Amino acid sequence: MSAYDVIVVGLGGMGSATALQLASRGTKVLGLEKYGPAHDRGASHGGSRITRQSYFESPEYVPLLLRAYDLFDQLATDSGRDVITLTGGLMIGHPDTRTVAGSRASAEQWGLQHEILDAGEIRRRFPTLAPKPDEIALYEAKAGFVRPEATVAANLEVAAKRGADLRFHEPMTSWEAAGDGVRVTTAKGSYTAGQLVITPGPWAPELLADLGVPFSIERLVQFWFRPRGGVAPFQPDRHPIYIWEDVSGDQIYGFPAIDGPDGGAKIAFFRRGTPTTPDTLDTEVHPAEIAEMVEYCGQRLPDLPGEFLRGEPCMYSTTPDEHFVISRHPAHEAVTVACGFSGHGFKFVPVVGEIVADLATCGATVHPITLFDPRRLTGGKL
Ligand code: PYC
Repeated sequence: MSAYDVIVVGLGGMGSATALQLASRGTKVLGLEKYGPAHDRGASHGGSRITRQSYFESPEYVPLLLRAYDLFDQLATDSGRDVITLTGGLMIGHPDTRTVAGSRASAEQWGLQHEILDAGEIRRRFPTLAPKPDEIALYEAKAGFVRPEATVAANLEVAAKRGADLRFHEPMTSWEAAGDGVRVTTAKGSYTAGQLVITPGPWAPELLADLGVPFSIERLVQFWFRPRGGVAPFQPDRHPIYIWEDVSGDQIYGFPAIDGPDGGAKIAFFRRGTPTTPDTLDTEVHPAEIAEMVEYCGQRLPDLPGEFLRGEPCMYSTTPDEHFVISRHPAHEAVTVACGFSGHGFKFVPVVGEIVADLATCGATVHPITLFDPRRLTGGKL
């Protein structure tokens, strides 16, 4: 007889949401985490993540986003924490860029409310932004940001209240099939369960080597600047989140000043990572990196790079096609995996928790997840 119904390994965004979903359904769940609650060593920190619905990566994500919005609201109610804020959002670039054309395609396919703004209208409505004359934007009022640390803390608090057994500073050292389920070993003990969920974040290459997916773990830097002239024009009630693509395909993304006058406004490159591992991550932010962002950002938001306040590296676990991996493990019926979120996963946290809980308890989900099958990336090996 298994001691637990499900063991969840990794209590970052995805694992904490899975533990919450399972506990809410009355499932006997053990959560194991290598570090403390809502830590900054993985991929669930940095104060903010974009949320949006007109999804340029693929319209297939839209139904999941609609559900994630509802579940973020539910989490805010259940936890009393501020986890999601809608500020409006701009997807900016030449009309043919993936950021603009892809967002527009998703919005049109799903009938999502949006406006298309030309460069003059962008400047008039959002004077901090200086688009080129041939750039346009899709504006979506329902875009905004979610707070990663508050979300993880909320998931863990509500999960614990609903009966989840959550253990921190206790990494899994190994697991094996045992009877109809699994046995998980840590430095502190050995636990059995009917099902194992692995939500490894940037530890995916280490914990899921047998999955055969070629993950790239990348280091990217988040920058906070105090705008020249003060934060007033960057307040969240008047400044949208934005993703801005240039002609070479590079993207930056940024936020309003969400943490008051001293917090500054965050901005980062979307996909310009350098290879790393979680255990060798360079946590220093180098002068050349700051100078590169000051130069790039200054051409688009001239007042933002007033004073550099701080920088913080984060990690992406990127798959070759930048789509997620969410599935029962193709080689292990008792294991479910959720990983490879490729730098755009956090906005999906609560719905991923729902999907993974479905897979772990029923082997199937009503949510559309065909796009996330790992076998698309393993050359048919599993
Ligand atoms: O998740 O929307 C996103 C995002 C944009 C840039 C980095 N992440």
